[in-house]
Amino acid sequence: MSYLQQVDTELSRILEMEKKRQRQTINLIASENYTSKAVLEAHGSFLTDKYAEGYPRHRHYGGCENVDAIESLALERVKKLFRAEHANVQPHAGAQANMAAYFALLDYGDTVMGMQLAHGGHMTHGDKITFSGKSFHFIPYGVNRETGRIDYDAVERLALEHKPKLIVAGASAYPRIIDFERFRAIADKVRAKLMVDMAHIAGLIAVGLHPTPVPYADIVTSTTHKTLRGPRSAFILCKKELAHEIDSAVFPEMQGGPLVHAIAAKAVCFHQALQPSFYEYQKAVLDNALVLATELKRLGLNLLSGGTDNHLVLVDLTPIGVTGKDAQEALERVGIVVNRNSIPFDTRSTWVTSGIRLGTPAVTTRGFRQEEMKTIAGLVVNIITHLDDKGIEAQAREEVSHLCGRFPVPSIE
Ligand code: DSN
Repeated sequence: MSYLQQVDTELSRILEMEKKRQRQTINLIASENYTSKAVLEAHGSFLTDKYAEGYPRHRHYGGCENVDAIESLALERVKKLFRAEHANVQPHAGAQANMAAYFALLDYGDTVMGMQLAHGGHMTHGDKITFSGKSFHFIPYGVNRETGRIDYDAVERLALEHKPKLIVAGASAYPRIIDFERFRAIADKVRAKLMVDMAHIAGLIAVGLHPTPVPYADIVTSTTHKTLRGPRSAFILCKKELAHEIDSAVFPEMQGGPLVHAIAAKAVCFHQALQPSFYEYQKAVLDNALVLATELKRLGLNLLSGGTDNHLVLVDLTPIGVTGKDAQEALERVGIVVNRNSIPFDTRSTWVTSGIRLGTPAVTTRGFRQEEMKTIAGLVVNIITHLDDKGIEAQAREEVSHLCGRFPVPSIE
């Protein structure tokens, strides 16, 4: 019996159920992954007990010598990984990293450009339901209706018209390479700063399988738990000139005490990402996404932009007359976990949506390769084109169970 079981049987029972769910389902959520046991060990450690407001060698508390060493190590590693001039590893999550970047560069009410949510952007890139849209005057840009790709000419026209102080690039549901150099050129034309939120593609960037934004952007924000496969957390990179603005925007402006256990887990994540095997993993993520996209298309589905260059595919369900919500729920009934997702120019609400987003980081960590991706594509298409067919669902559930049995989740005993 585990210690947690002895202390809190109720919570322990729920954890066991979640463990079972993770083991017995295929996770195609593009923003999720299975982190390593080493990351889990650091994250679940006694470091959670330590207060360390401030930065290495400038803390507001005593007893910080080891915490200083941990944070310094994380900083050194993340700067090496992304060839960055300055880093801050204290933001608790992606939304906080973005908030700190805005605080560092903007005054309330300033004009900013960001990719709109339905076109693949993130809520914190200006959506009215978040602090970003409430605090700043966001001008949304998006993708071209025909190509499904970012319309850089339209971005430039909007920038010339609105003269934003900041342009935000980066996305949560965009399957193509982002041209950061072009974004820089547009920003320069209107003397705007450029911020890139690379959360989704950080792992690919770390190994050079997606062009890096670091030389072009004034500030780069990222989470650590997506393709980067670390703990649920975030960090910021910036040019040396902005170091003070970023550090003071994170603490004390936005956050209090850093989560030292999360910083330690990030240090482990960066160490693992610096190893040659991380390239092999990211290459497999891309290969798997390409096979998934090719197979889904071959089986008749419509993919936004016609395919993928990265770790995710976005399926437009409009031609088959299915909503994102119904597709997500049907897939979940057979053990395939995805998220419904708005598509560009969606006519349905963000609760229902006309699309689903599928990603390969988690299944690749689990060991799935091209054959398994083909099987998964077949299952996905069969389920969403036969909603509520109990026979097909039963058969799919069996195949999912068989696949999950062959590929255990590496970090779960
Ligand atoms: N919510 C995340 C995603 O699923 O893409 C982004 O923060």
